[in-house]
Amino acid sequence: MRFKRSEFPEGFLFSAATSSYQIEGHGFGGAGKTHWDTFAATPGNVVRAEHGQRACDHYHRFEEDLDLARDLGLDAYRFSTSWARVMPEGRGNVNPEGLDFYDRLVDAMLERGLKPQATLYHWELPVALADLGGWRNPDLPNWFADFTEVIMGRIGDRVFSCAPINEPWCVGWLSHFMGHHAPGLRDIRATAHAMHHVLVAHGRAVQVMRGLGMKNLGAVCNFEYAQPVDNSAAAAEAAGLYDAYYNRFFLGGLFQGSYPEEMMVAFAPHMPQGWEDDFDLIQTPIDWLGLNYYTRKVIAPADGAWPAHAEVEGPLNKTQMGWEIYPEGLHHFLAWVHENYTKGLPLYVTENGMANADLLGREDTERMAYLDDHLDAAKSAIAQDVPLEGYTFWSLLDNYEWAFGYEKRFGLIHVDFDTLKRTPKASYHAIAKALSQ
Ligand code: IFM
Repeated sequence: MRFKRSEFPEGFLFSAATSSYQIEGHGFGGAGKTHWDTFAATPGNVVRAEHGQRACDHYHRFEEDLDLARDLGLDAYRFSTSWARVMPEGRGNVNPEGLDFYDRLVDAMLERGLKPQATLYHWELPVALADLGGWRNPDLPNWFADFTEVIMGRIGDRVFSCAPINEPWCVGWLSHFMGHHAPGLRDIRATAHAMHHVLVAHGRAVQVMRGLGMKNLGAVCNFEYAQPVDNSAAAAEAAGLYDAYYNRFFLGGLFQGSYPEEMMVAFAPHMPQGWEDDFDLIQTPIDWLGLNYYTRKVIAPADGAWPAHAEVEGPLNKTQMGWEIYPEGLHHFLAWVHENYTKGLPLYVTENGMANADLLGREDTERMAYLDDHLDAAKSAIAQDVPLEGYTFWSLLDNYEWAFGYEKRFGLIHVDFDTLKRTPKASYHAIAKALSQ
């Protein structure tokens, strides 16, 4: 790798992230069924109908995985807690085994000198709540607040930081407008409700955690650079709309108490009743913002219903996901978010990385170049006084890449999904060296 830890400010946190459904194995420890189990069991949704019942079996192997995280030289580890593991029906009954698991997990991080960076929800909604309309239901934020109280009542005294919801865009738009993630809806009204409720749930959870005396609370959003396909006004407008629902909707709610006007053109008739009154709650102060960044999209105008645009293939090199590699986008978002929204609040890159084909035993040069280029972008933002305080590799382990099943490998550590053997990749060894310098 080109980067060295010593090039970053004193105290800068290097971390790696995973998420519960993607690695733990929801067939273990009394976890309830999630809407990802039913989504995956429906033909056409997930490659080979793969699911997270076993995943990486992190539930039984977390000590080994955290040893590897420690040996990589990380300062922190970003993990998520599964609502369905802690409260198998989403409400009411608490699964003591689930709470014990997260208790042991957090202690195991602390024993290894890793700061626990928690996320409350990384998409494994209990099916009992999906049956009640999931994120479309206005009571969902209250149920989420109850879950927050239960899990953080147990581990909140030891986590370093917590963000309620990973990537609100995926929970809202990707899952309810595009239908690519559970629950697989394609409905504008469902989307407007889900996108608003996810922010209300964020606010409720932050308030609950403040009530528990927790500090260092944030939000984690994902960003994609919207590149107009050409210089036309129509292409600029199409890319602007993509930017609005992807990048500006959630930031607008969290930091400005409003949603982008061009979104409201289509969303206004579909918003939940009384939505304008929720912004005080949504804007409950937070201590930092996390940015997840991977790629850009090239956007062209298209015929059809709003938003009347299409993604077209771009010219840049691509990852195993088919995503263009565009590190300039990371620099753009760090500077733009700081200047326009967070204005001095600490920022973290909470996910960044690339999927690369199964290279066991071979060089992993594309991943190293991707990471070096994005770390350069982070460094140049810091040099321009963006208050960036940490960077997180996605992901520690190869894992369940949602609708793509187990084929797309984002890990610094290879997982053989037959034997579950872990093997550090060349990029893991190169990063360990860079972090020691
Ligand atoms: O694997 C996902 C993760 O769950 C959320 N952020 C993006 C990653 C790569 O697609």
